[in-house]
This record gives sequence, structure tokens and C-alpha cells, in this order.
Amino acid sequence: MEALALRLFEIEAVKFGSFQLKSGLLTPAYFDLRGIVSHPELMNQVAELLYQTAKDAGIKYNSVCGVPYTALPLATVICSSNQIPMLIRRKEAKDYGTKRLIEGNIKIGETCLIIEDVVTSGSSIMETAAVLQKEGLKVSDAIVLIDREQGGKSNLAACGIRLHPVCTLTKVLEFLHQKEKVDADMVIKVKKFLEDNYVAISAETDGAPVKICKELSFSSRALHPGVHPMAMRLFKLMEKKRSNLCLSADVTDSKELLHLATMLGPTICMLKTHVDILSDFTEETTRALRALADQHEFLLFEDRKFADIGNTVKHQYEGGLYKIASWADLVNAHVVPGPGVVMGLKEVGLPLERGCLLIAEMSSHGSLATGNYTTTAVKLAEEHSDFVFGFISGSRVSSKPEFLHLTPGVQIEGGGDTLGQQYSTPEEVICTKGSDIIIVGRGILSAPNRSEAAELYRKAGWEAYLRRVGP
Ligand code: S5P
Repeated sequence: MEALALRLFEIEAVKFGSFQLKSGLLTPAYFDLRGIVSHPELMNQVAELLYQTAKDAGIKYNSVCGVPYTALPLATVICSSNQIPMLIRRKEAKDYGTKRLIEGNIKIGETCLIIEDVVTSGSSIMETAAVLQKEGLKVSDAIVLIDREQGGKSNLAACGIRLHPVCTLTKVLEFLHQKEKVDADMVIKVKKFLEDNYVAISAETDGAPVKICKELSFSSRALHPGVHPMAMRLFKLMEKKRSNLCLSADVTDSKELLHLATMLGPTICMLKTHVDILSDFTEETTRALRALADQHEFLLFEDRKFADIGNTVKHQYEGGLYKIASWADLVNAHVVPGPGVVMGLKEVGLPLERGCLLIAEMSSHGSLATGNYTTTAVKLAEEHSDFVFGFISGSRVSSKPEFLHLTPGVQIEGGGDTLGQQYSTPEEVICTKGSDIIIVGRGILSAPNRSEAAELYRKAGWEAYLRRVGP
């Protein structure tokens, strides 16, 4: 491995200095193994090390799949030299439902070993594993040449995948330091970077430790097994629009509501309404709102907070003046009535392919939605995950990556109002509490320039998310 580290350094596949990653983050250590295809002896050496690591770990597998693209030729060499069937994941076809995502002979129930060149958070392996699992294959192990030691191993373990690194970034660094290729200052710098950018964490929810796959990107969560179609849509459109901002459009005039949706539509991933506060409601308003949501690609969330027995909420959701189910992509519900409220809503929403959030925590002072109440809401969501895809909460209450967390009570200055509302900043909500989407009302609506304020919140929410998922 030591000779290999030197060779990788020579061909500049491993570099130390200051490099900008896709996310904008600066890193002192950079690996780019794409160029090894020009060095056949190196390809064979790396492939052999990867294969040997799997053998030493006693892993049993039927096929090998390389994470596209760098690990693809490595998987090819391994499979060809050792007579192992290979599978190819087609990255570019992932958005087109009908095209094959995996090339090669798939035998349902067989085990596929994943090969990767470098692991940071583990999200690329997760994405490939999700695609293979969707095709009916088992994925329990992955082999990586270099583990950057930034949380990938424990994140993958939390998702049922054992990571076996051939080598770690620290070992490569220390060896190159010994050989006087890297100076002592750089060693300190890289170690400090690794400490500051370790992105696998666990948090406490009411005393119970919850493992969080905090580093997973929205696009990898979109591919997670069991993800609700509405959540998948939302994850994808957030990445596309670079926005995890939900506008709480709490206005009482239809014209103003539609003007907000037109003006801020491109900036937001979701628009939240309280349709019953409109003083001039007509079905024309919701029809126009629906058209704007489709045009600008945001979801419509009617913040109705259903809280009655199943039979009543069914009527409230489907009928009455507002016919919510006919236009709102998603609604929310309190869990105080028990499972019946979800069952009632589901009868109406499921055939229409709608989704629902459960209120697990509230932003208002003295809220009773804490402790067991919150835990019960999470359990209920898991039991009805064909309809419920997330939570209204102040923090991450479920460790399942397929669930979304939306947090209201957000203002850049923090503070509160005179009626019990309590505000947290976007950074606190997304980075510290592990939520996904900021819901902002008066922070935008009371600003002198609503467009500028919305852009400010979009940027704050999205940059906090990028810091959380890391490079
Ligand atoms: O716990 C909650 C849940 C919700 S949905 N706290 C909240 O404030 N909300 C809603 O978020 C509330 O009904 C309002 O529409 C919005 C917050 O508005 P803001 O003006 O305080 O940002």
C-alpha cells in the first residue's frame, strides 16, 4: 500500500494544498483517481488490493458493481481477472423511469459487492446500493480504496452496509509525511479539517440516542428504498431549484396570495397556505394556485392541521368550501385523535397520490407536543408510510432518511412574537437540529422587499444544508 500511496502522489491522484469541492467547501486534501486509467499497472495493483480486501474480510458475493464512474474500470478489472459476473449501474438513466438502471444479469436475492475509489460521507455508495436493492439484489458490503474518515463508515453501517477500506486518508498522509512529500504543517491542517468535517453524528431526542444519516444528500434520499413518491418529488425539486425554503403565505387576500406565488414561485420548494384565512376565497383561487405550482415546480401544502376523528377529517379534507384534496399536494395532521385521523385522511388522499405530514413538535411556547407524544407521532408515521412522508417538527425526530422534517418558527434574527411564537435561525434548524426544510412566514412577508427577503432565506437554508451534507 505504501508504494501505491507514493505512486498515486506522483501521478497527482492524491494532492495536498487548497482545493474547492463541488459544494464550495475548501479542502486541504484532494483525491482524484479518474486518471489511473492511463496507468495500467496501477489499475491492476488497485484492483488486486480491492479484491484481496474483500477476500480477507471473508465476504460472500455473487457479483460486483463499481460506483460510477471512477470505480467502473476497477470493477471491470476485478471481475475479468477473477471470473466474477459484473453489474454496471447506469447513472445517466436515473431520471427516466422506463430505462434500465442496471446492465448485466440480475438474479433476485443474490448479493452484490460494491466497489468505490474514495468515500467521504458514503452517499455515493448509498445511491448505488439503493438502485441495486430496488432491483431485488442484496447489498451488505462495500470495498473502498481510500476512506477519508469523515463519517462514511458509520453512516453506511447505520444503513446496513459494512465498509472495508484498503487504506485511510490519515495513513496516506502520514506515510507521505515520512517520505517528506508532505510537511508537518499540512499534516496538522488535514487532521484539523477531518476533525471539523466529520459528518456522521448522533443526536438526542428526549434522552434516546437517535442515529442520524445527517450527511445524506437530498438526491440520495430520493433513491432510498421505501421513499414516498411525494418525498421523492420534493427531494429532487429541492436539489434542482437549490431551495429548501417553504413560504408560509399567511395573507388574507387572494390577489396577494397569487401575486406571492407568481413572484416567489421560482425561489421556493413549497408554498404553505391557510386557505381558511382568505376573506375572498373562491375555487378560482386554488385553481390558479395549482397552475402556478405546476408552472414553477413547487408543492402546495395546506396547513390545515386536521385533528378530529377519521370520519370527520375525511369530509373536511375532501369536501366543504375548500375541497383541499383536489388541489393541495400535502396536508398535515395532529396525532391527538390517534391513528383514526391518518386513516380517514388516507382514504381520500391515497387514491389522489397526495401526502401528509404529522405534527410531532410545535414551535410555540409551552407546546404539549413533546416526549411520548412526539415518539407516538413518529411511530404512527412509520405505520402509515404509504401516505405520511414526514413531520412538522423543530428537530429531526426520525432517523429514517426517507422521512422529511419541516420546521416552522424560522427567522434570521431569532426571537419570537407576542403570542408565543418562538424563532430559530436557518443555521440552527438545518445544521444543529437536523431538519430539512425551513418554513418562513413573517420573516419574508413583513420585509420591505419580499423578493429579496425570500432569496436571503433560500440562500441561508440551502447553504446550511450544503454545510450539513459536506463535500
Ligand atoms: O409548530 C408550528 C407549526 C406550524 S405549521 N408552528 C408554526 O408557526 N406553524 C405555522 O408556520 C403557522 O401556522 C404559520 O403559518 C407559520 C409560521 O409563520 P411565521 O410568520 O411565524 O414565520
